[in-house]
Amino acid sequence: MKYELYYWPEIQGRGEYVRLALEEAGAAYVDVARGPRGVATMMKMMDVQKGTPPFAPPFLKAGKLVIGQTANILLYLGARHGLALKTEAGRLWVHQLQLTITDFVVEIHDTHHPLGPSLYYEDQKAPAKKRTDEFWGERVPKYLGYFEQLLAANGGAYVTGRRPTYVDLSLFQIVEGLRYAFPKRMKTFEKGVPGLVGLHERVAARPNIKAYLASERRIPFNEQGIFRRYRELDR
Ligand SMILES: N[C@@H](CCC(=O)N[C@@H](CS)C(=O)NCC(=O)O)C(=O)O
Repeated sequence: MKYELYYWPEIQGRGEYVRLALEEAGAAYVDVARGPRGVATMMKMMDVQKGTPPFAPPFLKAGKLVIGQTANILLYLGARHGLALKTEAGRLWVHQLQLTITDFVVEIHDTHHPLGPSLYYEDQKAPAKKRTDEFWGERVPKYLGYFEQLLAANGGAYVTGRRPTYVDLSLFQIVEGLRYAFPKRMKTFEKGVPGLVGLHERVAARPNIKAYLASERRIPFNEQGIFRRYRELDR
């Protein structure tokens, strides 16, 4: 079976957490919206008239299943491709961690869009500055400190032990994205989270991930995605 991933074609965004899992698994997939008339096809899939239409991208078509919500897609892929823990308690734990990352992703987005997605960044620059200061002062230490402590507590190479799960792939993306968007702040901050820095290196060196990152399938970061580099927010 070839999976069909549906996500906005110009950005990594939330689709990237799914792409990383598909790539690590070596799964066959097509990134539909990046192909001809792909966005129109994606919009049609969200038609609420029938089936289980998703509210927003990303979503994944797997045979007859259409699965929306990033964490839900990863719950599905993790079980099928050995990217999660096997017991019920383990599956829920990994899913719980991913939902925490989901919350963090919203907060990352809100650094440049604190007043919501309808206004341009340029129309909310002052609140964005205030929000970003709070984000780096309180929220990054709290979220990343949590994952750092989990890594230290189990002494493993990855958050849940010796083998990577989709949560580790997502944390790789978080570190990579924060380095892109906030190079100065991150340079200072990451001195305090050596475990996460190590995890990032280990994920980046995994053969399938390494090949993916060097390929054209990996869309470069840009200022339309979740992680945006605005110099004035990175002081
Ligand atoms: N909680 C959802 C959020 C999905 C989401 O916000 N998708 C964005 C792109 S990253 C979108 O296209 N949203 C359209 C909208 O909210 O109107 C997830 O994690 O997948």
